[in-house]
Amino acid sequence: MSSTYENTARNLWYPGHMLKAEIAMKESLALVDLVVILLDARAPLSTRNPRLERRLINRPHAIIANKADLANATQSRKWEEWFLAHGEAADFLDASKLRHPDTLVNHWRDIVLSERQKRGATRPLLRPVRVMIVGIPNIGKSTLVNRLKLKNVAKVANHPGVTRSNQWVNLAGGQVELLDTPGVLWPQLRDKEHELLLTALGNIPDDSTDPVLTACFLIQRLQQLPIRNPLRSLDLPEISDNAQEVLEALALRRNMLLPGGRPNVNKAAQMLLKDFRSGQMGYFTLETPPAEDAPEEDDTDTPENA
Ligand SMILES: Nc1nc2c(ncn2[C@@H]2O[C@H](COP(=O)(O)OP(=O)(O)O)[C@@H](O)[C@H]2O)c(=O)[nH]1
Ligand SMILES: [Mg+2]
Repeated sequence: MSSTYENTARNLWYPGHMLKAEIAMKESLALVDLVVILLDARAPLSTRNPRLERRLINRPHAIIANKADLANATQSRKWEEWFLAHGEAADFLDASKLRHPDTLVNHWRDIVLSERQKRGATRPLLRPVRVMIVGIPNIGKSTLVNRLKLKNVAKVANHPGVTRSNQWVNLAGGQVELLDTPGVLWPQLRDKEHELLLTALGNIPDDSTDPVLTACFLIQRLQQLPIRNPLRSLDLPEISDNAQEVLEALALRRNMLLPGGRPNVNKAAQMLLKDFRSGQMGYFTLETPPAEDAPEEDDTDTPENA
């Protein structure tokens, strides 16, 4: 069963049209051979929704850990190993500067063809491999689609089985077709900490949480990383262990003052979040690969799984 926490959060951030989007996505998913799941390289597991993946996707997939330019490169290598050890190859990349789109697209095609072979298909696939991109909000879906479209002309194709007309983009010399509209998944929230993490990363709208709370969480997270002075970019004379005090010092340093001269921590929090998201504070990975796997939660009692 999905947690009450997730359901509450989902209702708060994702209004009823999400359900409509899910129905539309199901229809699109039925058309594709491969689903490309986008995650955030700075928190690959926390930006994934395994429950929705199992329920909705349940077909060959490829993983992209996006925004790798904002992540710690050493940690990204550790995550790559972790994914491989769990039977998944994840591409760590920066979708906005995708250097070798054809390599990526051909890799997707290879996955589909080898899956077909594994399933015992004897006839060659006589049509292009069809692909769609999915992920939680702000993970970089549109950025990747646009990057892939850059040198490729979009075309409208009518594939049987759909009533809606879907726009497809021809890739890899016509060997692959990408669905122009990516699928939006919502995050599968575990608890408040998880919610704050995704807010700090920008996957959950800022206005659902006090920015001071999000910034304090982020400061604490950064201070827990095995890195010397992760807050050095703030250029403070002294870094307190207390996140609220860090924000106060930052506000004073940047002359963000309230009437009466008190530090404007709210403004400092917003600045800190902005700087973190743009990489101005440095490149950080906020989640480490789990040391060992806990047994999976049983969620087979959802009606959709029946
Ligand atoms: N630094 C960086 N920013 C990215 C990357 N991919 C996307 N973005 C930015 O992340 C934000 C959300 O991207 P968008 O494609 O709109 O996400 P979507 O909601 O999943 O479609 C935008 O500001 C993008 O410019 C990336 O690989 N690196
Ligand atoms: Mg988008």
